[in-house]
Amino acid sequence: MSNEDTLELVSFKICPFVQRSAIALNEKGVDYTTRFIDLEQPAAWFTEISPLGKVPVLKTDSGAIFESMVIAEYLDEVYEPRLHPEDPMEKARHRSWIEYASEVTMKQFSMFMAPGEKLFTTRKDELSELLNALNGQLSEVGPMFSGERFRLVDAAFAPVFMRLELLGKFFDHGLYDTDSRLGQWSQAMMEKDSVKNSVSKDFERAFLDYFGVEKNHISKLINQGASMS
Ligand SMILES: N[C@@H](CCC(=O)N[C@@H](CS)C(=O)NCC(=O)O)C(=O)O
Repeated sequence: MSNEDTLELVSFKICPFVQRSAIALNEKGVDYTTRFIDLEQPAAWFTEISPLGKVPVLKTDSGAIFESMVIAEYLDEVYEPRLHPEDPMEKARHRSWIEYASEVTMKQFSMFMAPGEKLFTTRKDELSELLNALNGQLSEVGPMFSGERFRLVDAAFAPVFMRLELLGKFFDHGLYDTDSRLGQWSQAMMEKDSVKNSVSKDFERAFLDYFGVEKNHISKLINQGASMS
């Protein structure tokens, strides 16, 4: 284990889980390269290091690891500044909400992929409930999850909010108000360079190309919004 490691993040451009690892790397100012792969036709080298065929994978000089939060926690042990709280109970609470963030991420994905308006609305309502439950967990002063400092728990949620902010440019999803605590949290995360630089320059285009296809209801909302602007 060394701080001189050569790090390569194996990625898929629009993957929110990869983005968590990229945010952790950026927060720590660690040098790394990103290697994009085709998840539909994974190369043999990738299948060898990712037994479930998923990204992210972090390749280091000492080996490869998978699972976004395992990667983030490994980085947190090796590189400063520490992004998890020191207090064991508070750290465990953050980890609990990171698990929750994974559910939120998957719910958001199922909303993006919903084929018709009815299913889209059901998924959106479910996502709304999940997001609203966060209100009781967020520190009152903020702006981040647990106060002033950006933590790994923020890195786990930031990709969800980046996608909602992007969609908000096209239509009013109504999932939170800008001046609500959730809105303030989202804004604070989006202003961070570590978050901005966690996706490639063509992220928006890649996202719209992937999800904004005819079979997904969301394409209609995006297209309506685009034609009005
Ligand atoms: N629990 C995993 C989830 C990673 C994940 O689902 N990655 C997706 C892309 S966003 C993937 O690689 N999917 C390919 C597949 O399931 O075959 C993590 O946190 O790293």
